[in-house]
Amino acid sequence: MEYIKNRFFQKASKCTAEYQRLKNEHSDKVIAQVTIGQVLSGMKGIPALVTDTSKLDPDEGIRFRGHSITELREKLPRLSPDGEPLPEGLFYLMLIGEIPEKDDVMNISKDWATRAHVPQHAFDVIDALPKNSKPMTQFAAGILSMATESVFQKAYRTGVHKKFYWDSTFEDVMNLIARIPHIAAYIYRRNFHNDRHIEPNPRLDWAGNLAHMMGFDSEDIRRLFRLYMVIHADHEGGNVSAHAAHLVGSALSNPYYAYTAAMTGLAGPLHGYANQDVIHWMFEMLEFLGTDEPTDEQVSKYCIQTLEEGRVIPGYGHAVLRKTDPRFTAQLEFADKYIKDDKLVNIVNQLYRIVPPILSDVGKIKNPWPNVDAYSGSLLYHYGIKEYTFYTVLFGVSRVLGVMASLINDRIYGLPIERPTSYPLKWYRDKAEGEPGNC
Ligand code: AMX
Repeated sequence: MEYIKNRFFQKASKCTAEYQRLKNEHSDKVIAQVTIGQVLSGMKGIPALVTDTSKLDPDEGIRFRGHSITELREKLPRLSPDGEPLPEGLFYLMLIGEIPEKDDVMNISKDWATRAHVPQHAFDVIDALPKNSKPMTQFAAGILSMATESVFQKAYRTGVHKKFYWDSTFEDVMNLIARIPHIAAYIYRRNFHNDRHIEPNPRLDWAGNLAHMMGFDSEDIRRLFRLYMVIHADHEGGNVSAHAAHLVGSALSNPYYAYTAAMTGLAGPLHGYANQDVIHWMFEMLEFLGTDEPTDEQVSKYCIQTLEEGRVIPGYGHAVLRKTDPRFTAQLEFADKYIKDDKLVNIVNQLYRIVPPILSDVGKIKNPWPNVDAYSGSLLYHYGIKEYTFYTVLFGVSRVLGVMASLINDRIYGLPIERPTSYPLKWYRDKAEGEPGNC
């Protein structure tokens, strides 16, 4: 595996030099104006982060190192011709910037299998939490507890030169990625299968092994998990989970700390929790309507009712996207191909027809189209993973690939501690109106 690390080093070193050159020669260049509206709307659209792994276009959706999801599904290596690409290949692409050969992907898979041993105390920490703690609480606690293993932290303590921070970060990231599926599966089996745990199978790929440890060994579920892990892996740098990992990592906190921060952000209902909220909301609707095959009119009325109650329709809208999320479309295509006449999947498709015009009519909603979370739950549910309070954990397993690849980049570039400026509200008012404000 040293060759992948070396390959990364060769590629990234050129970018590190470019980063330094830009900083030295162009630090004074103005690249954007910031409006009060942007500040008061969650800093939307302000270019302030450096993230190479992926870029989000409002109309086209995500591109990983320039490749769309459709292209990835064609180009990334897979285990069988009709299967989905392996997430290991996407990690390679995000890290190194090139589509890998199948051998590279298989080598990463094997490498992660050798690093997959989770220290017992991580399971003990999870077991110390009450079973009614949210799966994401257990997941974050399990990840945080593994910080005892941090190679970066030990290297830092021994006074390693800052230009080598990336090296021990690389080791931490590979270990963390390798171990995270076991942590997730452990929580699943603990909460929903009476603690009957399943050991990893080192011959399986990363996503297949996660399914296996959760208790699912069919090729159908492995295929779904590979797709799931690819499409959720990264969404450029400004989303809450990616930004949280970058921010915390910028203080030179170890990767386990940084990823725990990402996961507590992902757990919020406006971010990754939406994938369970979608299913919860759909079941609430079906219960309210007293049917599992509602008419368009019934669904429409229920959506309007949700909005009138001051709630959001989960799975719809996005801070950046302005069209249907290609991650939604990839899942829709998957369902069209492999799933015939599933009631929940049918309702997801029905909502896709009904919700966008309703949200458009509200006026203020910038994107009435579905995001990734509108589909994912119904696919998992179809294949028997019905415990939807667990769904955000699966999102969290996938997201480690992108944001931790970025953390290695942060460290090789030597990005500094992040420290934007804040002002009291009054300062913005004075700026806008040119006179002293009252609050
Ligand atoms: N249902 C109802 N209202 C919505 C809405 C939806 N699906 N999407 C946006 N709005 C509302 C906002 O709450 C906001 O209302 P306000 O002015 O009263 O505060 C207004 O429309 C304008 O919001 P926006 O600029 O269009 O979106 P945003 O950037 O502020 O928020 C997001 C984006 C995703 C949080 C929002 O669309 C939302 O809450 N969607 C539902 C939850 C969801 O699906 N989240 C998952 C997103 C993807 C992910 O991270 N996994």
